[in-house]
Amino acid sequence: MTLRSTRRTKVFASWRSVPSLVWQIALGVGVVVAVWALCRLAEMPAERRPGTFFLPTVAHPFQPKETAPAGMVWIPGGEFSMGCEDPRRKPFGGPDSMADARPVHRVSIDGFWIDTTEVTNRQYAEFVEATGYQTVAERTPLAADFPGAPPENLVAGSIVFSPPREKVPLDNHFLWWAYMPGANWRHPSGPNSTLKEHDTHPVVHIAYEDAEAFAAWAGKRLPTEAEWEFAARGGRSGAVYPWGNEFRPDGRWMANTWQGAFPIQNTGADGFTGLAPVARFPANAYGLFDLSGNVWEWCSDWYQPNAYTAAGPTAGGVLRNPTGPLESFDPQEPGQNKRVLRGGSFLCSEQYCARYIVGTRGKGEISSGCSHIGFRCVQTALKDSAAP
Ligand SMILES: [Ca+2]
Ligand SMILES: [Ca+2]
Repeated sequence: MTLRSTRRTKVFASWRSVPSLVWQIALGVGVVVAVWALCRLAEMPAERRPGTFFLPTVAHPFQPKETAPAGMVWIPGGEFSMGCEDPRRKPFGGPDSMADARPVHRVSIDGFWIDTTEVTNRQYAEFVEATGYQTVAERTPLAADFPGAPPENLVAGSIVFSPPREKVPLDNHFLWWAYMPGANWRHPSGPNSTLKEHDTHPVVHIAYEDAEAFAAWAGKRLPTEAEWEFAARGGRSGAVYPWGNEFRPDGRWMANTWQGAFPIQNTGADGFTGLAPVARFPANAYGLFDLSGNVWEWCSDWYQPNAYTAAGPTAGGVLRNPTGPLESFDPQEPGQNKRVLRGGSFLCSEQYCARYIVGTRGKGEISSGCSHIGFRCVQTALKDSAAP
């Protein structure tokens, strides 16, 4: 027997001589300490919690030399932590783990201009008047694109929120959405609805190409998902919402979301049962309105649930100006091409879709507008003011 194994035998023998009561006390103390530590951890703000990877946002100090485009503000760019923790234990955190928004990872982006609000009906009307553009929802679907569809079903229209009368299970969204012939951005609730007195409402029933067309006409583009999130966070690393960590600080409503039993009862406690005119709720620290709620906003990245996992790690652990995967893939609907949507809408609530939480991700089939999908644009800065 070697010297080492002899010592191990002696140590083992001494352990066995310790009374079992001592072991039980030690185990009990260990459990108490572990539970206390977990409780303290849960109480900590996200940005101070060890192991969650939310590091401080480091904004570029550069300021653009050009004049601010109308209705836009400068987002300095810089390095930030992108993604979100599992929100299910938080107030208003909802039932979804938001697994597609992890891991939280470090991203660096250049500075850019961004619209302070969602694009409005008035702004979209100016574009259509200038160009004669016809949105996807206004075009008669082609038989070639829908093989086998009866001709009577090939009617221009869009998808409108149509709440049922009775309570329904929340695992089938077809129960509260309906394809409505004649619905489009000019007739957002159906053919008999108009835009009267809705000039400053966000435009809806906008397919991805409709948003891209507007952006190109305006000399702008759609934001990447990273740009959108950097802007939405307003420099608040790891915060749950664009304005901080409380859903209703001092009792104030900070976004147009859903109150009541979804989808049958909308109390409108925040002041709006449907869309709100833009900028009716407080801006975030960068001066941007309605990042959470009101309408979903198109981003230019293709959607994949594992995009964040697939993107890293990189040299130095920081992704620079990420633009997302090269193609779409959603295992829930593999045949559909989807881009990322951000921010949630006036239909979001903690009962069904808590994607007003700033780091969460949504997705939309690119040829479908909806009565809760809109967008805002960004604009790349002149070269000398964008980045080091
Ligand atoms: Ca509301
Ligand atoms: Ca929004």
